Amino acid sequence: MKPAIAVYGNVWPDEALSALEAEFTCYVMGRMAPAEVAAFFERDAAQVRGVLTTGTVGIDAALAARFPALEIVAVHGVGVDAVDLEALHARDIVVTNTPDVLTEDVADLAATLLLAVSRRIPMLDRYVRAGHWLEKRPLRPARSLRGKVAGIYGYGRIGQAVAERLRAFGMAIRYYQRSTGPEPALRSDSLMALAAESDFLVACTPGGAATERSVDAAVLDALGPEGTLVNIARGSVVDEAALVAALRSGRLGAAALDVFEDEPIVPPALWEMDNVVLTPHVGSLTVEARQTMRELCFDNLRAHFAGKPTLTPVAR
Ligand code: 8YV
Repeated sequence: MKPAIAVYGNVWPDEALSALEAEFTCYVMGRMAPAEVAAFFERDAAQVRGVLTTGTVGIDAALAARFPALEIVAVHGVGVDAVDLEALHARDIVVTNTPDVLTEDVADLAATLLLAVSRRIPMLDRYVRAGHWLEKRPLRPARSLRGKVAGIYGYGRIGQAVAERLRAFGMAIRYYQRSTGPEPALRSDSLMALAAESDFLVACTPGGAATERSVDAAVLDALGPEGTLVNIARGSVVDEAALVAALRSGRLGAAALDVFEDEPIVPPALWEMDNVVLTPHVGSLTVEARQTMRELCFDNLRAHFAGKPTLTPVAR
């Protein structure tokens, strides 16, 4: 009998799910009307042995409890802050994620956002389209990147890949994370110190309780009126209300944000700001990264149900 799996999130193309259906009985939650979901939990959930979910949808303890036969949760994403690891591991449920395969594309987006916000690309694009160039409206020059300091908050795989790119623009790199990391001479003593030393603070750190709202009003003040925040990590890492207040009052110079506290809700105050660049959580949204992430999720499920070790388990 094919193992039954429940599929959450909207990142699964129909063709990929059709192929998966050859090997698994798939319950695609996003395709079900509310009444069908209720019937599924009454009738089928007890047979479900695997869950496919995304880094942002995740799975909490309450949902996991509705699957008494659950053996594996395969997460499409590197971040597992939306997954209740403690509850799942306590039940000996294997959790896998998709590290490495998205690093380069996420780092590309971080560098792109940093360039876009510093050279004010979205604002200039609006300027041209609105005919302001024809009107000869004055433009103020941007600041160059060469010689500026990029402070990387979270110097793991993605943080280091971001640093590699920014060095090519002549930027100096510093970082902060709790552990020493690979280049101790570049490590600041605290996040606050990093912000004070940096022109750009680039958040690449995992989300979760340890980093929740760690970029707070004091850190943003340390970054200062000439400083810029770039966030490609998790919205939870930044105190969003403090960020809006700092941008509004000019205590922070600019921000480029791919992630938000309550996605897909983006504070409307940010929509109006010319010194802010906004993208809808698209760090890994390339054809290549998504295909590899998907295959890795599927391969983790295949390995598990073949009685083999999974390829990329999340450490317990
Ligand atoms: C995805 C992510 O947007 O990897 C992560 O942690 O946030 C992103 O790659 C998300 O997980 C989509 O599945």
